[in-house]
Amino acid sequence: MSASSLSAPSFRAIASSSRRALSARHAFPSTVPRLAKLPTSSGTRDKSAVGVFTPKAAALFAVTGAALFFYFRSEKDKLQEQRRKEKEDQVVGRPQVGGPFTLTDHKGKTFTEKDLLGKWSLIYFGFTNCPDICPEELDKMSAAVEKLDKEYGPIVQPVFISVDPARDSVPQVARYVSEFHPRLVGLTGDYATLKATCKAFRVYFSTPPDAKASDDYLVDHSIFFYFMDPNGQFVDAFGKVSTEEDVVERVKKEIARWEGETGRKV
Ligand SMILES: [Cu+2]
Repeated sequence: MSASSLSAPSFRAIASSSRRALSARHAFPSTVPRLAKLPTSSGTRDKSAVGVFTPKAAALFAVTGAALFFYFRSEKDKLQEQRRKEKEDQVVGRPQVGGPFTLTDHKGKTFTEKDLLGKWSLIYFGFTNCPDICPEELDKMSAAVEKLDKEYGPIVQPVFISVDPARDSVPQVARYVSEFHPRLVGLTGDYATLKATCKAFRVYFSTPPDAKASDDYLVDHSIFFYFMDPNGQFVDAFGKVSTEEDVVERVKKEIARWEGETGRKV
């Protein structure tokens, strides 16, 4: 059954067109004498043409029509959702930063990129033995999160990811993160896992693969933290030159833009 035969107007159109077809056939020259064909047969045929549209058929039209209506409406919704997502990703020059990872948090639980979905996040890569830069950057990030917490509640998740698998054990990371922010999540893992995670986030680190926990060494590493949106997409990166105010301002601006565009709050 085609969609065009389902609406109420076509219902009538079919009836009248079949009537026209019948009368055309009547007008067509035939070897059968006219009188033999006419009065009764024409009457019964017309009746049978209209008779297809029983209450049962009408109900079927209504049900199919409703089904089509809901089908097209849901397709339209899907399309709109897709357009919205595309628009969200259309931040100029947004680089491909981040991706799937499976690490261990400072409480010993598995933590993946999915645990960050639905929240804004600030992700810093460093090591707990870092004498100066990491503490400074984490202080800055924590202070920014504290300010944002006051304004929005806990919608920005601060994260620390270790680049020193040999020395940054779970208890070591747990002690470290507690010095900065009560909600700071510290993540660690083995060398291969951390190296792969850092690669996904385009972070460089120099820790040798065969380093031992007892070794004394400094880790050369990229210094910035990433700002990710509630869909896990990269928004911006903050380096040493960014101040706490810069971070707060940038995050607030992005939250406003996102809420304005999506009509949703986190
Ligand atoms: Cu450092």
